[in-house]
Amino acid sequence: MTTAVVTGASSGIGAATARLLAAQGYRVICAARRADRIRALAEEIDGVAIECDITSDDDVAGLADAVGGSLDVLVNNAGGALGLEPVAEADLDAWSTMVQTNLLGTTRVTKALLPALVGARGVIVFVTSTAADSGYEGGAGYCAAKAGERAVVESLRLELYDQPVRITEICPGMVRTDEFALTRFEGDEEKAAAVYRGVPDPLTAEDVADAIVWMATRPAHVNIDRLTIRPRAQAAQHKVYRES
Ligand code: 8X3
Repeated sequence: MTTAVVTGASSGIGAATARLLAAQGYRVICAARRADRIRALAEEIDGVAIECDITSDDDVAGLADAVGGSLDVLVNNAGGALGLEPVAEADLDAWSTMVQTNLLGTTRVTKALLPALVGARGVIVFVTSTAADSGYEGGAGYCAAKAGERAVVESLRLELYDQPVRITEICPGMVRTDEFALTRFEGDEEKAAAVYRGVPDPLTAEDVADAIVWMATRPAHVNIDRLTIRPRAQAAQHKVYRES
């Protein structure tokens, strides 16, 4: 049976990807910090729940133990944004958390699971962001963390050019999920809602999951290096159509 690991599987893009992979016949190992959520998801999709904080060496070692010697798909989805303050007012603790999760946590998971992925001729899908493309006002900490994650993707693909493993990256733009913007604004529902106000159809978690699963299920010789996905209303990072 083919096996997939999805990090950050407790909500949003991660949960939607876990569901879709399961529907395609994968045994899905759902990894996240919130045990109650991933247990419920694993029960729903007949998968496995592994409580895992990707910033913890011990937790990630436990995830690698649960995976064993063979892994077909790793979806590096855990991460996120904190704050939208200008550099002049940077909250460096928040920046540190973003680097610890998006960059270092994702690298920790990748390192730990790489032997199993190579063994199975597997594929890694890194969920970065259009924030990795360039800076935007208030986004420096998040953009830096995601650009750093992209650097890992690029180096890894070169380092493993002669190995049977595919290294891919998906860069979502505006996606309305239950938690991304709420987390960014520390639970402030007004600020979170303003991100999507008037935008006819932001992407959903399912839209992105659909693309991730497509990338992961290409034939073994096909590598989707990088895929940018935005809603039609977002022609570029700052060029967003909003109905008034
Ligand atoms: C989400 C895209 O524009 O909020 O990763 O940085 S953005």
